[in-house]
Amino acid sequence: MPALFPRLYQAPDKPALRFGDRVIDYGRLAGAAHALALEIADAGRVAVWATPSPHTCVGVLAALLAAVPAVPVNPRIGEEELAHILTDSTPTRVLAAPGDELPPALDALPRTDVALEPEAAPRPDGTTSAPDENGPALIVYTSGTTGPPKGVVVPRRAIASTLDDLADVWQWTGDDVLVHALPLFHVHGLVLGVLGPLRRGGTLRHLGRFSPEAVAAALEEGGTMVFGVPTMYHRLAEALESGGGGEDGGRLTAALRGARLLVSGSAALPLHDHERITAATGQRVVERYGMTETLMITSVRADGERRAGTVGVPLPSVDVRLVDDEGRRIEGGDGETVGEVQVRGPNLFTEYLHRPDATAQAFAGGWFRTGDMATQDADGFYRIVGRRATDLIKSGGYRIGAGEIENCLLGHPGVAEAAVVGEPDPDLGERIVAWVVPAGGRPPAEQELIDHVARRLTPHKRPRVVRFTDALPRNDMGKVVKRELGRG
Ligand code: MCA
Ligand code: AMP
Repeated sequence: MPALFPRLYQAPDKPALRFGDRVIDYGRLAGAAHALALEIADAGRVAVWATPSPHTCVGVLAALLAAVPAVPVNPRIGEEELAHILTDSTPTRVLAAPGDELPPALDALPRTDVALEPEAAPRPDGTTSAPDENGPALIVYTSGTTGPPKGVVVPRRAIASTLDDLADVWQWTGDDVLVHALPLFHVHGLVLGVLGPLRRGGTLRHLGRFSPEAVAAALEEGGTMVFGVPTMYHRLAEALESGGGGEDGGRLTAALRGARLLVSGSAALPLHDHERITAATGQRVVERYGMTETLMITSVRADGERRAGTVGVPLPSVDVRLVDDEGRRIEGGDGETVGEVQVRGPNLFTEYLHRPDATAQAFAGGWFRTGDMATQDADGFYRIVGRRATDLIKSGGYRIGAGEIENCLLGHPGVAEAAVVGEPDPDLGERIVAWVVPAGGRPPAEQELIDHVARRLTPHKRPRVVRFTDALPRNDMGKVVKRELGRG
């Protein structure tokens, strides 16, 4: 019996996945994933073309059943970022839905189409050896402050541990129907949003694309929980307000009021949006805090005080400490002293792929250094107040390194110098702003630079604003002083 999915064979007729009108029950899911697992058993690593579709779920599940590490790939990925991920992770096969068109670099790999209706697949007889729970399950690419994204190696035990901790703090069971519209190539949408329901024996209802209307409809039809990034809750708050007492606003209000649990994560949910949702629906959104490298770290408990503006308390299996600039543990929980969040536990990643230097730097005596700055109050609640590095931007819940965008912009012939910063944005949390010194002559058009980044990296990394300047502010060492940008 696969340890990660003990409920896979328990209730064959129960819906496991729903995308639009397409419902896949557990019997079909287990059959499809098991048949695919047998097909890919000899692969070294597999890339999964991670569209928001049941094929992505079956592909990743099959890889986990076969104990073959899966590399989820953003289907909007640009050519440079894709080339980097493929060179770094060297998948030997790509899994994609039949008919999906792949970019040339992926098309060059042997391909297996993910079938949702396979020939009857034999149920595993339990004689195959159990996979190493410390072995790699997923390799998830995520940005650092400089350079191209790093491959975070997530072991099987981290997935099991984080999902069981969340089941405890959210009373998450097989009766839950989870509703979300998150992308399936990051931890939030894939680990929590797909593997979560499958480990519990519950149901995922994926919306394909986020809209308040789609959330309302899915909740009306039996959804019990919603997962989203703050941008999505901001848009729900806006819709609740603009709908007023009207038919659609009333529908969304009633649907959200009826949900068992609304969960926000991946970035800070502004207090104002918390309050607007509570005022309209009576619901208090539960916030949790995590990272690709650590999976989930803290959460507000569903059965505890739903304190807005905090990310709650450490999950049962996770050790959390705050550390000052000298590396000393901050004791006491006075709610004021700010320190770096450091984490220890079974939820941690094992390494950055091919980056022993970066892996070593990320740890201090066995504790993972998150780079997030927080306070802890007397009741143990953590509050995230910022990040150590200003060069990591969170936009729409995506983590984006300023350095990779600057490097990409410098590859454009019209750009002599570039500095990228995150500016506060009511919808995205932070919006990417690029300051550019043109390379003489006429400056390139703003849209041309935006498209340059979108095409090479990925659309969510594109600057939302480009500002041209004659010179970047620099200190005596010649380093750009980003906090002086925009001050005239
Ligand atoms: C726009 N588009 C373009 C361009 N401009 N395409 C090519 N070139 C361009 N120049 C396309 C986009 O691809 C997209 O296509 C559409 O236009 C709109 O894009 P965009 O404006 O970026 O969308 P948005 O409205 O800003 O999206 C908001 C969002 C999104 C839906 C909230 O940011 C999102 O899904 N965020 C989730 C991030 C997430 O899951 N993070 C978790 C990381 P089309 O319209 O066809 O779609 S894991 C994590 O953080 C940890 C573990 C944790 O704690 O969870
Ligand atoms: P990622 O690597 O995309 O997994 O992003 C992880 C980062 O997202 C963390 O280091 C935090 O900075 C941020 N983050 C995640 N959840 C929250 C939250 N609830 N509040 C504030 N920041 C968060």
